[in-house]
Amino acid sequence: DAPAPIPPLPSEAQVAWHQLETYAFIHFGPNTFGDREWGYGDAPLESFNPTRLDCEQWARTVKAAGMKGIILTAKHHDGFCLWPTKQTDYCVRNTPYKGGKGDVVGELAAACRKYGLHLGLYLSPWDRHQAFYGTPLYVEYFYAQLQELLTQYGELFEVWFDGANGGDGYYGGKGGKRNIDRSTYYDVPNLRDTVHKVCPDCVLWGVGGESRWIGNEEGWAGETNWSPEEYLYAPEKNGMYGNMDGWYWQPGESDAKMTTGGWFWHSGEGQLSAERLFQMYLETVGRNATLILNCPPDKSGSLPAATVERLKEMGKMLTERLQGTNYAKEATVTANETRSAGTGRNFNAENVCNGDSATYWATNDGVNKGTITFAWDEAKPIRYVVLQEHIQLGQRVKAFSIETSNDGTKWTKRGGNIATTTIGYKRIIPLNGSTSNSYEANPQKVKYLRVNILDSRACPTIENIELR
Ligand code: FUL
Repeated sequence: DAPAPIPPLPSEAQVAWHQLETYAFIHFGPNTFGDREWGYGDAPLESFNPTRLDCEQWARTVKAAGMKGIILTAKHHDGFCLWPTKQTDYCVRNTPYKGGKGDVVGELAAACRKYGLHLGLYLSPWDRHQAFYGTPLYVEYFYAQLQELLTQYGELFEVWFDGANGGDGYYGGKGGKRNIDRSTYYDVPNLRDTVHKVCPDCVLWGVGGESRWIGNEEGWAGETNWSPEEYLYAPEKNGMYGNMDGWYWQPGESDAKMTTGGWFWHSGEGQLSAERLFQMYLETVGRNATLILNCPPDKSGSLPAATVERLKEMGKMLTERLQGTNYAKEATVTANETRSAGTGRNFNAENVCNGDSATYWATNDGVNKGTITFAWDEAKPIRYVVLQEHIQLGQRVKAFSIETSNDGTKWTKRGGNIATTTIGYKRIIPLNGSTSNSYEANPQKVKYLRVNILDSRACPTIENIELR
């Protein structure tokens, strides 16, 4: 008697990936020392010389920020490898770092294990160092490097294959431009299989992957944001929004910077305010995307003190604002529509606040709308409504609204002009309608709050509602 799933559906690995919600991006390498964003591929090996590289400090900070993992640039476009790869000499083994005995990927993997964080790796397909870039030999080289990363560092939750490609570079001293056919050169279907053969739980990010670029680097997703997507190989077309009729479960990941400079560290750069980072969280995680927030270590190899402070502040804000009292748990919860069920299970409204992600509220087949109402004896100071669909059955909701009342008869629509369309894995609506100024010291108190599902691709299946 459970609702039938409506495709596309997420894989188990994708469900686990959604649940991470936010993780850090770490860009580090010769660019850090050479004040570059896109190294040409000729930076001298001696230039990579961090004297206080401390992956545990990265991990501790990321953890304090409330993030669940770290993705490191194991190799950026300059071709330099942060691990002692067997495939090239252009790597950490031939630098002054730890007298050539260092392995930044290995050190980060150990730190992530210690702090309970998930590890992901960025391996740039474009390589401006290798002379044979652009030939079939390079593709073999790229796959061999990938194999090392997939097998030597434990479970990876995500591999990141950047889309930047071709153009000029050092190319073993030959220089000039190399152009490749992006749609065929890396044999993406084979790449996907290669990753899953070794790491079945790993999500492949990028063109042809299982997570799509959100289409901007500013830290926001569309208010309407479907995980279904139609262009598997051109996610930039619908980046911010996805497509309800798409065949692929290819949810958005939003890559953004917490500093004012580039992806790599540059002297004199600043950090965004914690309030701005919180806004980004609301506009990404709160709009059915994940947030990968870049925080670059400096030349010493550690995160600058100001970065550490800012990330801690962000973590504190997330905890205080979104993990404090959940007023939904104190409410009387009712629904005007509830799915009939046989004995031993139910689809009741209370399921949305019982803390069990296996249970959800649903309506009967053919009933694509319904209202859940929360009522309290005393009015409550609520600022945020957090909604989650049971995505294992597909993303369904097309339109909803939130209303509050103080007498149960006169209702006011809340959330300002925010488009209350999709929900997906997670949607967060600030009741005051502002993502940049969402936290009011003295919010309007409410005695009744209702969530109206107004339209859905099939009967709605709502797993969780939090009122904060
Ligand atoms: C881009 C790259 O070209 C940048 O250098 C950076 O790594 C960013 C996250 O992705 O496409």
